[in-house]
Amino acid sequence: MKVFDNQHIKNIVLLGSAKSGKTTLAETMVFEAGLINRRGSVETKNTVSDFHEIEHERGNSVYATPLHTEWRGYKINIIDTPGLDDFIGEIVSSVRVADTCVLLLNAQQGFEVGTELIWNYIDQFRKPTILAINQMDHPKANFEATWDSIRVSFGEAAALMQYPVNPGEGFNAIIDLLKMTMYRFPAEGGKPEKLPIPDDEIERANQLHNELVEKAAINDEDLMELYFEKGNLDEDELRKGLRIGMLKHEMFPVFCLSAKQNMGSGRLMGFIDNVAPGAYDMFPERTVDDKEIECKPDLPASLFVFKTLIEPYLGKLTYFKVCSGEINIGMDLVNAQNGGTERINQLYIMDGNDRKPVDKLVAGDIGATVKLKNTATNHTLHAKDFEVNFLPMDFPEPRVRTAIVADSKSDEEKMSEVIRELQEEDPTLNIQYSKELKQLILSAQGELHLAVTQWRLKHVYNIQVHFENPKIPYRETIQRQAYASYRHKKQSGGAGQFAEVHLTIAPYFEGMPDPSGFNIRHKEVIDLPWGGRLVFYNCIVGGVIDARFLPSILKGVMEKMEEGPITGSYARDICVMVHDGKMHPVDSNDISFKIAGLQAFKQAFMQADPKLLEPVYDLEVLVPEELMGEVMTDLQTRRSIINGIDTKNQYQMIKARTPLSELNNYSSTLKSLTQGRASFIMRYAEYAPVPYELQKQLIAESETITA
Ligand SMILES: Nc1nc2c(ncn2[C@@H]2O[C@H](COP(=O)(O)OP(=O)(O)OP(=O)(O)O)[C@@H](O)[C@H]2O)c(=O)[nH]1
Ligand SMILES: [Mg+2]
Repeated sequence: MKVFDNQHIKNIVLLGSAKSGKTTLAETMVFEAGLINRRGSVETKNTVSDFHEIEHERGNSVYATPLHTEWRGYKINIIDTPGLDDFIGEIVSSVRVADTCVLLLNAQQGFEVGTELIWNYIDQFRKPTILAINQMDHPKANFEATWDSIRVSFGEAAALMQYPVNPGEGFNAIIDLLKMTMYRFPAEGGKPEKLPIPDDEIERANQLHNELVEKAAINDEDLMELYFEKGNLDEDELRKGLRIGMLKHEMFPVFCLSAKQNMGSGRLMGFIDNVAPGAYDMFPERTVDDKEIECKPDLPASLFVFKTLIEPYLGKLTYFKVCSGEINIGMDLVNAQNGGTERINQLYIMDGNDRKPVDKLVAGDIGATVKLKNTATNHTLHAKDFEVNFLPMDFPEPRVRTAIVADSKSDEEKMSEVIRELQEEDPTLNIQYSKELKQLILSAQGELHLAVTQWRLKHVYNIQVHFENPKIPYRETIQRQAYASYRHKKQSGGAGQFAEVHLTIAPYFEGMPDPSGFNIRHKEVIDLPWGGRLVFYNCIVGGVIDARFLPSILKGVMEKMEEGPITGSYARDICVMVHDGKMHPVDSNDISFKIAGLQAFKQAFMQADPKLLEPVYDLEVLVPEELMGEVMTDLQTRRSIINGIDTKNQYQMIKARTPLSELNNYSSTLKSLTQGRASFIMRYAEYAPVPYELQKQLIAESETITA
């Protein structure tokens, strides 16, 4: 395997909405370079990139797959990412290590909601980006509409590099505005003929070329001067201007191609070689303590782990980018997160399923190793005396939840262990046993993400699981003040028990003053582990209850708060004032006061207009205007409150607040309502009152369960 120096390595990530053609383009780029002699296709399930069985079964990419190609003296590392937002974690981690992103647009659809979502991540990381309009050969390809949709989102920052002469069926020619040449492709694609621009295109080509020159010149003062002097820029000057613009994240070159017909990928690779920024000219990597580490081979070694994957028969594969120095076989590196040492016993360049062993990898390159013990995604490994810890990635919150149950009871323990492993490799999954709900709750990015997890458990780990409806973590609270007293008395034989407690409870809200009319001697504010507060006041006058019994009363109250009086859910946001009671000189003890406290609290609670609360979430749904109606109607059937509608480029963003109990299957419903053309995120907002009728029903249900 040829070793490339860091000036000749480019890391690109193929991104774009589902089915825009990323996997097909990756295959074409590898084939064009002669690294494979037969071009696979997604349909025949034999691409380098989509090699996992689940990808064959589903017909789409599920994992981000690193592979590489070589083009005119450069090594181009490619990460082919999935387009579905169920796999957003794969997208985020790939963008993190990209030097240049290639954002594919489908010429039939233009800039889609999926494109917008992915663009937001690229923009967050401020990565140089090429836009590639793919599927130029498709009978429904519409270059003009796609270009218009790009301009809505990017404005003048989009720089048209090429346009198709004959988009749609029979597509075979592109006019290149940098080289001012027409490329005409043979029927089987591949190497094009270079021809002069035909007379009937020359006027349009000149005008677009001038626009490109102006856009390139704007990025640099020297170029601007040159442009004013000469009225034009030569090819190299144009490249320089484009490169500066890309690095500033202010200019986005736009290419045209047909990945399937192998038309235009060579020109794109040439541009990546000659213009697109590589690791060595990207801004330095930042560390958690705000240091900057430049991508230099002569510094001590460091690497950033962007992904791990457990493969059958192989174990844990760790994918990383070398941030500085050289990584050699046999090297010992320190894990910045846990201080442990990891030995690098193998180094690979990955081409899908194919691992090519290498002895070393230099700064800026991407590779993989196996059998690291305690190293996970987001970890940094570094040479012993070179203490660096690179900024970790933030992953989006899960958007769907389900209860997961092993079909066979004997698999339960193994399943929890395995899911924890899966969670480590995919930080967008979350698994928690809920003591409150008595369910193992699995949260993920979408129903497909859940289905893939279920598939992996079955096919890789031999554990059959099924999903059940997850319960809702309701809360209980009160709406008005109420008083109750309780006397606990047991005097049959042996030591007796006696306690009497009088208390008043009232709703708690943040910033409220202490309740008036009570003689407050002591106040305890308890932040409840399940959210909300309990404020406990000792208002005893004249020593009618000894101060030493107050903690027992509190214990009793807390016990009932943990299993609320109306449905057994946690209670929250309550003030308790203990203001009277009685003791017996012999029979009073802790247990008696705990019982009396619990019972008095329960009785007061039932008279204080108890209320059930449910978790509600803030939703942001990104949707094309023409589908707004359907999406809004569906949201309204889910008891949503619509808080606003914003315009985001060519899309509408609906902001709504929706109860969690109404969000079951939202991800798949939205997909089918909009044919996958909408997306959403959700964030926990607050606990809100459950409507009266529903509360009645829930209380009745819980009474049947406990009866
Ligand atoms: N006509 C035409 N079809 C294409 C082109 N590129 C890809 N396709 C087809 O579009 C479909 C999706 O292609 P993929 O390469 O799997 O797309 P992808 O972006 O990798 O899809 P995901 O990974 O699922 O997001 C397949 O049926 C391809 O054959 C193209 O240039 N022209
Ligand atoms: Mg794909």
